[in-house]
Amino acid sequence: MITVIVVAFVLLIVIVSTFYLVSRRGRSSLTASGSAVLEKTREEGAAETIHKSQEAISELAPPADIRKGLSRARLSFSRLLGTMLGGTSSDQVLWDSLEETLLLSDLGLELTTKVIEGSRKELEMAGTIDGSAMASAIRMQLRNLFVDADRELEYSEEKPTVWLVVGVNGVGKTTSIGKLSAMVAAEGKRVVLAAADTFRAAAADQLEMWAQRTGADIVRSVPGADPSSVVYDSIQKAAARGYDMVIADTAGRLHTKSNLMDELRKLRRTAEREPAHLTEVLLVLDATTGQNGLVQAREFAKAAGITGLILTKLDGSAKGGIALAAEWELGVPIKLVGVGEKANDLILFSPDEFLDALLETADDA
Ligand SMILES: Nc1nc2c(ncn2[C@@H]2O[C@H](COP(=O)(O)OP(=O)(O)OP(=O)(O)O)[C@@H](O)[C@H]2O)c(=O)[nH]1
Ligand SMILES: [Mg+2]
Repeated sequence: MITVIVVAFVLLIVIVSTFYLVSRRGRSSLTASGSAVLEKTREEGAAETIHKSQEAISELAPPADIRKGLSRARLSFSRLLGTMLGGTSSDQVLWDSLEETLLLSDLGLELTTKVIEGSRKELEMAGTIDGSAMASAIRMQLRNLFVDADRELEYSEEKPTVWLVVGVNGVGKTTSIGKLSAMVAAEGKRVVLAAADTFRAAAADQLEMWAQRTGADIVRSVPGADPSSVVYDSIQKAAARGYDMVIADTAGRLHTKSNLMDELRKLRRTAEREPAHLTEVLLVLDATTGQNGLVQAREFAKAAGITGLILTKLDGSAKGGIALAAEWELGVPIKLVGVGEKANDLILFSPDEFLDALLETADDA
């Protein structure tokens, strides 16, 4: 009899401690083998993590300034404007150095010609050619290259909002999603990150790290799994738990290029189906790849039907003109700019702030 009681007691301790350990894991990730009990305990853990991480997020430094991202790109413009306003060079020298500066900033030949011709015409009409008139004519021409569109990130009225993040491999998709997750969590929104980049195992681990840092939940699967099914599971999970939104990471490559575009179209269809409300398809572009990146971007834009751009690594690039070239080329607004690797290094984009920072002379700084 005593033996039976001892065995029952030991069994009870084992069951209680196993249950406790499982519930401590906190993070949820969907696999085919998940049991109902495990899901329940993970849900509680996830809620706890979301709460804790939001406290950490509220302690984040304020978002970086666009000037941080443009420190390299500003140098050449600042030198040019300094010469212009100094009024010591001839007009032809100034137009030549403007052409060189715009080309080096990766604006591209077509737009560089457009800006110079437009500025010249404007100055002829005004009948002035002093340095400050020239500087403001150039600014106006550059401003006109930005598309006239709403740059706010869009949420649906009904939950869950879905944002798809697409782009070539290595451009900064996962990092941008981490930063976005921090941004929306700071607004009190509850997020599930969908690890739909199933091309390589490390992709989901990288996203999981961001989920932990920003208090988001995550849905992941095994390498090689169908990306659309991960997005589908994420939407179901968000709907079941009342999360505000799903942000989906996607692969920048598959084994063949045409499959990737088909996959993007399929992902989009999944993200549009009830109960999901797809409001953003954000194409990530790496500012350091300049004009070359735009060629591939065009294909992505066509397949996924993009609503906005995220221009990353502006901090590592001296080529600010790529922002204007990208908008002009793709016809959609830049909504966000990445200026570093930290969670708060993502800035909501404003063309005027961008041009203010880019065209600031050394005296203004
Ligand atoms: N300096 C700087 N580095 C960045 C920025 N955004 C991303 N990175 C870095 O760029 C590298 C690639 O970023 P990922 O987020 O992994 O890019 P990805 O598009 O998800 O790449 P794949 O998953 O391979 O397709 C990482 O080392 C990031 O830290 C940025 O705005 N500035
Ligand atoms: Mg990635």
